[in-house]
Amino acid sequence: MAALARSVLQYSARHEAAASETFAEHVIHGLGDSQKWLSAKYFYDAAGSDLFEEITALPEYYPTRTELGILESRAAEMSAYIPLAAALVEFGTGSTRKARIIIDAAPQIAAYVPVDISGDFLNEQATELRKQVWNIAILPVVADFTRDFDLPPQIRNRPRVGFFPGSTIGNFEPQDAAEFLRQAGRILGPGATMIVGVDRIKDKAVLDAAYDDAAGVTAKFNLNILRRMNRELGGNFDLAAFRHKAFYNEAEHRIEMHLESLKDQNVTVAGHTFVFAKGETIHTENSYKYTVESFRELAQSAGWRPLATWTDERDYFAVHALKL
Ligand code: AVI
Repeated sequence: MAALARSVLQYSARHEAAASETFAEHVIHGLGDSQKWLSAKYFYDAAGSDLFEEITALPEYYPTRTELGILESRAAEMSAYIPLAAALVEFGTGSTRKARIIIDAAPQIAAYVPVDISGDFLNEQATELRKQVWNIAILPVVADFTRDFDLPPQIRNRPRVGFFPGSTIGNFEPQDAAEFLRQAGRILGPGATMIVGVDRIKDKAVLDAAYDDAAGVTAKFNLNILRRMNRELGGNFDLAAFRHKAFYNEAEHRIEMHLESLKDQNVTVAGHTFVFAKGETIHTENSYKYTVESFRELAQSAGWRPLATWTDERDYFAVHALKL
């Protein structure tokens, strides 16, 4: 299932892409900068979403299976932080698989509110879930989860628990991550709880391999953005003239993904011609990594109090519970 195909992530890569910018405007803006860049949200067309699904199953890409392991083994403890008759609000629901683990472990949950920008996909997921879980209200909200949105009136009087798994928060610049948490707090309201999955700082070799796998799936995922520009914006990128480059930047605590030009070349896209020198890159994604402490500090700066943290035995990933 191409979970994210229909779940367009609205996070920023290096800079916030202006909300109103079209893809064409964004490309002209990003490729016109001295360090060429593109927002990672444009990875997720149908092909990119399928490739991301493939990434999550790669032996080197530990985050998805590690987080699932933490949720499965510690959901009963997490349940202790979920109030009676609560509404679980999931920000950016690519798949309901992780929420389902929490719902199954916390029978006190009375409502589930998956929030996603893609209405068709969300409704498909909600219909499927209703067949399996019939004792809670499933109330999908079609909205860009990074912007302000209204919660359904049916949960007005319920305690709220936000859920943001997948370490998607790592794809925000840290100041945008803090702003997202602040806004989630405003949406959920006073007294809310939040459960967030966050990838941890670890050995550089493990991180490098996770974003540059031996089978070349992440390379295909990165290069797919060139194919998308060719198809949607009349571009003439030669995919063989660029290579995937991913590395852990230890000073910035982030994986950087780039597309490196293998030769001097001119490329036309969206009616504009861009000059690439050999070795020049387009910066396509950042994926920030946190220590337990550095994420708690970020959450605190956004008004949240750390309640508990669950990790795996290798200390690769952390699931944090926060309280407003
Ligand atoms: C969606 N996000 C959490 C992934 C990550 O690990 O930052 C995106 C990704 N990029 C390359 N591999 C996976």
